[in-house]
Amino acid sequence: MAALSVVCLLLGAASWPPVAASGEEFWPGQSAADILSGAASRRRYLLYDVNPPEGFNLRRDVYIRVASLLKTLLKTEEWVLVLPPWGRLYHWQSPDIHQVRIPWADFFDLPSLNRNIPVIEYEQFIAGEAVSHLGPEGLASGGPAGAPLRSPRRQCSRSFRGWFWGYEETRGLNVSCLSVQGSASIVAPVLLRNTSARSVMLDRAETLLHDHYGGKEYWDTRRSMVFARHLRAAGDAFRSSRLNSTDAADRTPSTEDWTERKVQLGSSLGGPYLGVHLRRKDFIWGHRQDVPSLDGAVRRIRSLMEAHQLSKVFVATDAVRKELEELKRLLPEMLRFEPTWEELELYKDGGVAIIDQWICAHARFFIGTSVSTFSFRIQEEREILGLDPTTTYNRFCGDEEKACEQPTHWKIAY
Ligand SMILES: Nc1nc2c(ncn2[C@@H]2O[C@H](COP(=O)(O)OP(=O)(O)OP(=O)(O)O)[C@@H](O)[C@H]2O)c(=O)[nH]1
Ligand SMILES: *[C@@H]1O[C@H](CO)[C@@H](O)[C@H](O)[C@H]1NC(C)=O
Ligand SMILES: *[C@@H]1O[C@H](CO)[C@@H](O)[C@H](O)[C@H]1NC(C)=O
Ligand SMILES: *[C@@H]1O[C@H](CO)[C@@H](O)[C@H](O)[C@H]1NC(C)=O
Repeated sequence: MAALSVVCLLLGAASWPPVAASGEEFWPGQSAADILSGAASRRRYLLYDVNPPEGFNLRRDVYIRVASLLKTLLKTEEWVLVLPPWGRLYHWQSPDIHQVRIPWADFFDLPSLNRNIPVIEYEQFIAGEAVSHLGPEGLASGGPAGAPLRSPRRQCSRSFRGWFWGYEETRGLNVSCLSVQGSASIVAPVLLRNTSARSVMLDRAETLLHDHYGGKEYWDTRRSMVFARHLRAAGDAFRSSRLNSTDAADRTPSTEDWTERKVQLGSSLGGPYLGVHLRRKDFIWGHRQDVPSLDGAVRRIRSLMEAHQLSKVFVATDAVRKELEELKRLLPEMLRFEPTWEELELYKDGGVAIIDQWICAHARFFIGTSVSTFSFRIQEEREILGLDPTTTYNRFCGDEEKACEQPTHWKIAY
């Protein structure tokens, strides 16, 4: 039931003066001289954005698809992926903190990303490049789900405005709309042959599908998405102080360079606690069959703690305050990562969610929520850490759910 997807491309004018990019450290194996000479002047930039309502964890998956497209482009030409700044996400609701134009380095380890494909932050890009874009702007037809595409606030002869990650000074120059039905690399010929624009933005990049879901290339990119060091450090500090969990005792790998890490599934033990992801909020509206009541969830948690002889339980949840109080009453021993205001300001909602995921990923046994992308990303992280799949692919069942199918094991490929 493939749906027809619409990807709109806004082509940048080729006449804009090409400027050499800064930041040669992002080009492993390339010398500064290369960058300033011919090689740099041929370099092209791929930018992308995702349908605004999509959450952080779905966006992480879109990155994998776009990285695959970039690898295809690199076979023919020199391309760099410009990382779309984070911001204006629906789920990031903490008041009074600045949550727009957030660089990727706040959440991910840039050197690790660069061991997979060449990437630069948007700020570096605008510092070094004349900007021109591709986007769906101005095309009223709508995406596959009929969602309205963003429309330019002002259209002038040479450029238009729109939402470019909160950068007011960024303009679109040329829009093209392309209907695609297929995987990410399907747009490669268009980028290589139909436009000579130096900077091309693909809007609604989530309409592109995976080239090879679950293959080596998928996992290489997924493994390169190492969390930022300060977030891992915060998670590790919580593990050791509250959960008696350290890499040495848990036999979880701590190698910094993902390209040099290859662990046997089941070789890691995980920390002596049960990890729980309990997605609530919109998942309980409309009383979904596959989501438990709090009572039901706590019954399952207790039975797992008993079965696996774990006295500690770590809970990651987006539950609202009222539910959280109820949960504390039902499960007083639960541990949560509760940032101080200063920590929240530093890590932001996205960083706190990553710390939650990191701690769940290191648990001896994990149970997540049905079809939550947040839980899926934890499962992948555990696969990367080499934990036994039977301790990973587990989810809560609805109180009345009949055939409670458990998540699929996506085996890591090296
Ligand atoms: N800190 C924290 N945040 C959570 C937790 N669960 C959900 N959230 C927040 O809610 C958002 C939605 O979570 P998910 O269902 O995993 O999916 P997503 O891809 O991020 O968004 P959707 O696909 O639109 O639901 C996350 O990005 C977080 O901001 C949690 O356990 N801890
Ligand atoms: C805009 O795109 C069209 C179609 O790809 C192309 O013919 C035209 O030259 C482009 N205009 C500019 C200013 O880049
Ligand atoms: C790209 O160019 C080819 C050959 O000129 C043409 O057949 C094709 O329709 C173009 N595709 C798009 C999306 O413009
Ligand atoms: C912490 O874990 C170690 C084994 O890794 C164990 O020997 C020790 O007793 C534990 N400490 C507590 C307080 O549970």
